[in-house]
Amino acid sequence: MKATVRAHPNIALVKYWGKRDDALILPHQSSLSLTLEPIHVTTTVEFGAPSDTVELHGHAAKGSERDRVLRLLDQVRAQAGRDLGPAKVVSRGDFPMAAGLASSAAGFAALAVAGRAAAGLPQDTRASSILARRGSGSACRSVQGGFCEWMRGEREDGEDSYAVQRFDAGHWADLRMVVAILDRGEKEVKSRDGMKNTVETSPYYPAWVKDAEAEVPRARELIAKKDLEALGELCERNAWRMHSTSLAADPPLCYLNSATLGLIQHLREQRKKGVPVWFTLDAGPNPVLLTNAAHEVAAEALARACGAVDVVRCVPGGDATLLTEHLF
Ligand code: 2P0
Repeated sequence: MKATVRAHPNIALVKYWGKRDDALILPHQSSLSLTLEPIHVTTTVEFGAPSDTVELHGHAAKGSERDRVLRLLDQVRAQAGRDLGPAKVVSRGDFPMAAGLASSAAGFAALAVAGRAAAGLPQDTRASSILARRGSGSACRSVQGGFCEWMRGEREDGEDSYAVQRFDAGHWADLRMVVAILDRGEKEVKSRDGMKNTVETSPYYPAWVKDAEAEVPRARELIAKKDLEALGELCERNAWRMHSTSLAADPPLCYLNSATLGLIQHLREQRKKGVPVWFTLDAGPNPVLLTNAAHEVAAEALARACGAVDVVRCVPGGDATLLTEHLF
C-alpha cells in the first residue's frame, strides 16, 4: 500500500500549447520532449493513512494544488476498483530555486507511477502516462526517459492520448541541455491560463496546431540521425512559433524579457563563430540551450555572460523508477 518513485522533468523540443479538452487535458497537437537528468522529484504514496495529507517540497499543500494531487489519486482508486482508504503523499524535488523547468511534469509522473504501485496495480507505462496527463499535460512525457512523443490521440475519452518513448536516453548520450536561469521570478501568467487564452483568442492558433503536428515526425527523424544542427534549428523555429501565437493572443502574452532576447542574439553570434548551440524556450524567460558534451562549458559561459544567475547542465534522463527507500 506504499510506493516511492523518482521521476525527471522533460524539456519539449516540439511544444504542447493548447488543450482541446480542459478537464481531461487533451492537447490539440502532438509534442516531443527529452527527459532530463540529474534533476528529479521523489514521491511516496501510501494508501490506508488516517486522513488525506499532501506535503509538497516541505509544505502542506492547500487549495487547488492539493486538489490536483487528490483528484489523480481518485483515478487510481477507480482503477483499483476497491476502497484503498485515505492517502498520504510526500513529494520532494532537488530543483534549484525556480529552475525554470516546471517541477509539475516530474511531480505528476512520479505521483502517477507511485500511486498505481501503492494500489497494487501492475506497472504499465501507457496507463501511467494517461494518469500523469490527467495531472499535468507535460507529465505524460516524464513517465519514460529519453525522447518521448505525446500522441495527441483522436478519442474523446483520451485513452489514445499518451506518450511513448521513441529513443532511450542512451541513444544520444552526447546531447546536452543547459538551463539558463535569467530570472527567478514567478511568471505572471501560468502555462495553463496562457495556453487557454491563446487557443481562444489567437488568430494564429490553427496555424500553430498544423505546423507543430508536422514538426513532430521531422524531429523524430533528426533525433534518429543525431543531427544536432538541424534539430537545433527545428527547436528554435518551434519555440518562436509557440511564442508568436501567444504574442498574437488578446490580451497578448509575452514570456520573453530583454535578457532573453539578449541571450538569443549572443547565441547567434557564437554560432557564427562555430559554437554549436541553439535554444528552446517554454512559457517563461529562461532559455534552455541545446548543444553537445564538447560545448556544454561554452554554453554555460555564454549563459553567464548574458546574465544567468544560475545554470543547470542536464543530460538525457531515464525512466520514472520505483525506489525501495521511502520518504516516510
Ligand atoms: C511543453 N509547456 O510542451 C509546454 C511548452 C510549457 C511550454 O507543457 O495545464 O504544466 O498542466 O497541462 O503541462 C506547460 O504546461 O500544463 C507545458 P497543464 P503544463 O512542455
